[in-house]
Amino acid sequence: MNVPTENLKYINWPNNYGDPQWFIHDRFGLFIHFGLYSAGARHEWFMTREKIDLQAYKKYFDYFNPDLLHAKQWAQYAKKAGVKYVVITTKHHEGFALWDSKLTEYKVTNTVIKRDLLYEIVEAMREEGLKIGFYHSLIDWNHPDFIIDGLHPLRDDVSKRSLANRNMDTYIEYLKGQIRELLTNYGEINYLWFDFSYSHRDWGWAKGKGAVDWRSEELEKLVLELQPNILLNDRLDLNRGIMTPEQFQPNRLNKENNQPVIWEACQTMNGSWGYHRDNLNWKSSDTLLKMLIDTVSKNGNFLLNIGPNGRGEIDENSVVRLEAIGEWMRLHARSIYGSKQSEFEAPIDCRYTQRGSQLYLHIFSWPYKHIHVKGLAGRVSYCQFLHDASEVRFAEYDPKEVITSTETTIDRDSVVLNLPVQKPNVSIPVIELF
Ligand code: H79
Repeated sequence: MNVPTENLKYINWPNNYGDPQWFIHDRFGLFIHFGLYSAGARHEWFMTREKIDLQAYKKYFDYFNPDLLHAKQWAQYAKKAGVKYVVITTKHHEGFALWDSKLTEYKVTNTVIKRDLLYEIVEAMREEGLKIGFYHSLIDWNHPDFIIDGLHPLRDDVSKRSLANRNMDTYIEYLKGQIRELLTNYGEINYLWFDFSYSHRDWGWAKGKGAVDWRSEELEKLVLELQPNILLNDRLDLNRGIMTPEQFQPNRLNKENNQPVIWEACQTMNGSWGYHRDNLNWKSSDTLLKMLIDTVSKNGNFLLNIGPNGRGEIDENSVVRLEAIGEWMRLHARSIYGSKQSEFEAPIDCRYTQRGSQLYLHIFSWPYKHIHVKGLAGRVSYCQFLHDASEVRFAEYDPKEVITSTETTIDRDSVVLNLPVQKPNVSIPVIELF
């Protein structure tokens, strides 16, 4: 097709970060939240929501036994779903290490399962050719030196809030030590996903934490020393790195002056990141697919989350969705991988992605017989459905032509696609325009 295909410059990408081309190309990743909270099975924040102290939370450590966790199976599900990278929680806010850290006893190798599960997961994902991202929480509700703030489980215990009892520097040394372990002992790590800064919050007796508290500049330097090709997200509060809106689909994510940014929509299947047994908020596979497409149509990546259960299995609700998305991806890969935003404005209820000079029209709601595609007259040479390569015939209306009375409601610069009355048997049909 005759469309512009210039390369983009991203304003949130510093020169000393790794080359983001693989990330921008791959577009679709799998987030995995797995920790002690998976056994609590009521959202990964329940420790702080319910103000549970360490002693009471210890039962989740004592009884943690994911005996059905087969990393190879996780990797196969991921691969079949069509993701190209995986971001796995190494440590969430609860502070539990999913690897054999030498810096704490609060780790997976001290539980009943005894194995370094992170190692198994990383190996299995790599075997499937997937890139590796580590999620790591800056927040730590287990560490005795982490200064209590308004998001901490002990926030109401006034006697414990005293700053004198806690030394944040000691915590940061620990945090750095764990990052050093993770970025030294597990081979090449492609993406580090820190979580998170909240310096704008003020609880009167304590400010939220940001770049100064995390000593973010030092952390960033350490990460780049250990893994020069790594990508970083934006949650160190340094105003750079991959932007990571969570559970929110932005209208567009271009910064000032309409300049493009690298960004990633992080979404759950049901509103919870950790396994949530009694959850009734499951999004349909179609909705999740639309969110993926919508994201790519805005130059973003889509990071879709699963929360395996306390035995280490991916529950049926998640499996059904991964499989449905995978089947669509099998047929529509080339409208996602290597695709980006198009300059053209898509027809109503549709999204465009563009790959080189091919345009992909994703049809979210099936119209009757025709779609009017504005601005494309004279540019299109061939059209087909992507899933079965069947031709889609079209009519063009040249602005110079004399328009007859029956055609007066047609925009003169449009291409009009002739569609079957019945929607083809795929969840989101895509038309490829050459
Ligand atoms: O790991 C996942 C989440 O646990 C973590 N980031 C993703 C990837 C995260 N969740 N929320 N946040 C970060 C931002 C904090 C939101 C809060 Fe709240 C609103 C904290 C207190 C009010 C949500 C509602 C969590 C607790 C209550």
